[in-house]
Amino acid sequence: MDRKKSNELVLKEANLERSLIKTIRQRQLQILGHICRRKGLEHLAVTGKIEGKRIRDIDECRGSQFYSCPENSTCVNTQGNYTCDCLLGYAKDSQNVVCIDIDECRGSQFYSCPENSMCVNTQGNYTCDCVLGYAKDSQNVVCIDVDECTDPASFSCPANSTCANHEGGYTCDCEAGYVKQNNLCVDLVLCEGQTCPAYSTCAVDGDGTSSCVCQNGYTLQNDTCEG
Ligand SMILES: [Ca+2]
Ligand SMILES: [Ca+2]
Repeated sequence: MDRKKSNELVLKEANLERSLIKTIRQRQLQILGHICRRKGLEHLAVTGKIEGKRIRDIDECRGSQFYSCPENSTCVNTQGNYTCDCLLGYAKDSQNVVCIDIDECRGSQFYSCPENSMCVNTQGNYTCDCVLGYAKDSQNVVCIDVDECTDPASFSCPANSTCANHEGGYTCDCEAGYVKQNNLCVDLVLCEGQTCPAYSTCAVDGDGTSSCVCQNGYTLQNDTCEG
């Protein structure tokens, strides 16, 4: 009888002790949480694991359930929290909330483009595109002159002229016996001896004859070119 009663008493006391320990631990956690919150470590108080008397930081970035970062940013773990740092080529907007593309081409400190190329902004980066008359070399690094004269589709020259390549472009040089007038190569013989009024030049017409053509900005009035 006494022995049975004694067992019940022992059990009762043990349960009481467990309950007491549980209460004490809960109270400890509450105090710990309070301290963490006061030190600005709310997140740690919620997700941190207690190891003895120390609090171990949770690496939120290892589990997508712990963090939420906007587009074009990456999670960076910190002690007791995490930050969302913008990816390379992006920066926080004026509200310091989302990461927006940096227009590198707007500031020479952001980009470096080789000679004969220009900066073109892209999402998260920029490219250096060759200016007109140039194309990337075989290594796709620097911009070198295009020899337009080697490709008929790349140049347009009038009759009686030949294409001549130059750095960054090309010219149409008149063949022997022809001279350049109004971007056409006219026959020296046909215009030879022909007198043209002021502000006009001799030009060979399509039918093989010659005539006087007023210069740009002048019109023919009473056989004279007037501006
Ligand atoms: Ca950019
Ligand atoms: Ca060229």
